[in-house]
Amino acid sequence: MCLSPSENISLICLRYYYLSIQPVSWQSLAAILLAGGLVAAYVRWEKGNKREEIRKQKSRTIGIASLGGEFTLTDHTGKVKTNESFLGQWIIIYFGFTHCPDICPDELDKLTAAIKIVDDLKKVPYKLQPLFVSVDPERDTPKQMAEYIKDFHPRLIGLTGTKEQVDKVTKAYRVYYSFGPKDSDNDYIVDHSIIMYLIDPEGNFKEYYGQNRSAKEIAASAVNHMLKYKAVNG
Ligand SMILES: [Cu+2]
Repeated sequence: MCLSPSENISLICLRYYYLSIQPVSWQSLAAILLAGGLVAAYVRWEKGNKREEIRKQKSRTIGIASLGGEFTLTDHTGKVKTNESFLGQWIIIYFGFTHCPDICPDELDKLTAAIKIVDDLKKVPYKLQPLFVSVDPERDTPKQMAEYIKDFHPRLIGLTGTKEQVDKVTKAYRVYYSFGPKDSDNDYIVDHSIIMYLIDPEGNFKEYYGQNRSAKEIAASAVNHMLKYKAVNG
């Protein structure tokens, strides 16, 4: 009987031993290599995933940190307001213009509805302060803003300014706007981003809402951020 090579030195047995185990050995080697390759591929894939996740996280953080910032504008009563004027309040900022045919009225109606939902919730310890910033300061004087905002939420504050002031705040919020050609009545359309921004009481950007978000969704998201903030800050 042939045992393992170390236990049996007979040449016949040695030959028998290697002949009998070699094919298996090649198969196992192939299996080991294949398994090794698979493990290496998986590790590479995992590493790649982690790197991608870190990259996404970084860009998210940078994106959030740099959104919003300092501004100086004039409200619809003619008073100067800066970003600091709203510290201590949860604000929602929307950019548009009073001559906007339908999108701005629709968005401001939606904003009004969202604020009413938040106001009606007893568990929410804050009020949302809506701000409407004009991207058409030439026509949107404080007086024009005062007239326009009457149709929406009673707390809505209209903000306008010089071209430079508006450019500064739109740049800070990465809001795009572009003037269309003037028609025979000197009327024109301003193409603009349709986004609302939620800012916490410390002036930090928290969330943005595109045109596809409903009043209910905006309210739910804002409440979620408010309750989280309350839990952390008391
Ligand atoms: Cu508009």
